[in-house]
Order: sequence, then C-alpha cells, then structure tokens
Amino acid sequence: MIYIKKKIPQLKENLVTNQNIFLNRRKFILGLTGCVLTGNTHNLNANTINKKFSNAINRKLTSYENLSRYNNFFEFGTTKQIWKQAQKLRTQDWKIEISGSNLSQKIISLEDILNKVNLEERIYKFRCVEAWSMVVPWKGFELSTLINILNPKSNTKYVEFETFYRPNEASNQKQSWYPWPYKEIITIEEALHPLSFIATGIYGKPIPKQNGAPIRLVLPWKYGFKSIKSIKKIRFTDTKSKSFWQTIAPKEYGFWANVNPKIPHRRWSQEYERDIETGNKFPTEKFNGYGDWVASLYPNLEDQSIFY
Ligand SMILES: Nc1nc2c(c(=O)[nH]1)N[C@H]1C(S)=C(S)[C@@H](COP(=O)(O)O)O[C@H]1N2
Ligand SMILES: [Mo]
Repeated sequence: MIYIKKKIPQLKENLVTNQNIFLNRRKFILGLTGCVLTGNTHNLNANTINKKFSNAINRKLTSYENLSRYNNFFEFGTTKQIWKQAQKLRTQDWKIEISGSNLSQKIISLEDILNKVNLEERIYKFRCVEAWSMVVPWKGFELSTLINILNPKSNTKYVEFETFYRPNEASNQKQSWYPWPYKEIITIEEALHPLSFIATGIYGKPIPKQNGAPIRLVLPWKYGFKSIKSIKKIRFTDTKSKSFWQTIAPKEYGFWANVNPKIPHRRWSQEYERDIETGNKFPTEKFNGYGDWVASLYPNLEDQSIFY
C-alpha cells in the first residue's frame, strides 16, 4: 500500500518581530491564525506554528496551567485532579509495540520515531464528551507520517492504539473491573487524514505526563476520549474491535464519536460546551468546527452523525 505524504506548508512570515513585546503584552493577537493568545505564551514559537492547521478557532488559547491541571486520565484516578499521581509514570526509553505492519521490527523506540519526523505546532480546539472544551497549542507531527514509517499491511482497515498497563505506576489500574489497558480504534482513512496528529508537546515544551506523555493521539473533530494518551501499542488490522469506553458503556460511547451538537449523550445535551479557561459557554460546532476538513470522510449521512 502506498501512502502519499502531502507537503506541509510552512509559515513563512515571522510573526514575532520583537520577542519582548510578545512576552510582555497580556494579549497578543496572532492575526494569521485568528487566535488570541493570553498568558503563558513564553514557549510558543510562532515560526513553527502550522498556520494552515491552526485557523479553525476564534477562541482564546487555554493557559498551560489550566490544561495541565484539569485532565481526564482514568489510569490515575476518576477526578480531573490527577496531575500529581500522573508524575509516577516512567516515560524514559519509551518503546512502542507494532503489529500488522510490513516492518520486520516489532518494537520501535520513540527516539527512532522522533529522528524520522519534523516537529511542528498546531493550535486545535479540543472538545470532551463531558461538554467542556479548550484550545491547545500541540507540538508534534502528523499521524500519517508515522503510518507511512510503520508501513501497514495492505489489508489494514483499522488502526488500534493502546495505552500502558502498569498498575504499580497508575493506581487506578488496580481496579480490575475496568477493561485495562485503555484502547481506541479509528479507520485507516481517519488515521491518514491530515488533521490526525500525534502530540509530543504543548506550548513548545515536552507534553506533561498528565496530558499523555510522551506520545498521544489528537483527533480534533472527535470527542476527547478518542485522543488516547501515552501510546504503547499500535496495531493495524482488518477487524474492528471494541474500545475501552465501548466495553464499559456501549450505549454512551460509540465508535465514531464525531462531535455533533444534535446528538445528545444519553445523560446530557451536547448543544453547548464550557470553555475551561474562561468558563464561557459556546454552542457546540459539528465536527468541532472541522467539518470542512473531515465531512468527506463520512459520505453517508448516517455515519456523519453516528455517535452510538
Ligand atoms: N489513556 C488514556 N487516554 C485518554 C483518557 C484516559 O483516561 N486514558 N481520557 C480521554 C479523555 S475522556 C479526554 S477528554 C482526554 C483529556 O486530555 P487532557 O487531559 O490532555 O485534556 O484524553 C483522552 N485520552
Ligand atoms: Mo473526555
């Protein structure tokens, strides 16, 4: 199977003409992306922001502080305040197990992967199924780049991702009634879509453990639970299996999980979302505002709105 890698347009303009002005101004309008950056902009290098992929947003960036202190990471607990517990995760010498690929190598180190890719930054809106959202400057690379490196077998229809299973580091994994490890599945077409992103950083810094260090998925048009953290296994397959959440609550967490204001969660409406930075309410956008990009992935109407 041959995958054609699209050339990523680079941002030519130097947006930051004067670093001090950038650092000191409370509000800096990043005109080209239409984003308002506030606070914590110190590590954002406008030169590496991929403008093409960062313009679907007209919301304030979420501060580093908020997005690293308000998390869903069930391996470490069921509240939003798991960041301290998450520091137990050992991320050195991270390796990923690969199956269903034409590579003879079955284990690839993160270091190897990072040697083969160019990092860029993308500002994406991120919408949790629990009806909160944030705006995150991710650093990383396109998932399609990784798929090309891993060279999946030609019968591949689905890509499965799995998180670690380490009850000694992640205490909630001692709760044996959960179907650990956390697992998510997307179609190969979704995986190759240019918006599908692998994050290794936020705000230009290595991604905090609580946000899914050292390597996680980011699918901005889908509910947040699809964006699996701390990936340890990638499997190419022709059969669709069940995700962590589908196993727990199949009527609440579906396979597609595309953001859609018209399809309520069983227990709450999805028409609005709360921005975790400002507390303001915004109407939910179909495909989280990325419809122009991804609607063509779901040509039949049913698929476009399937949540359950
Ligand atoms: N391994 C793993 N990945 C996960 C989760 C999790 O509990 N475990 N939670 C998901 C959910 S529900 C959301 S909303 C996002 C939260 O990402 P954040 O903490 O970086 O905001 O991660 C997703 N990825
Ligand atoms: Mo979520």
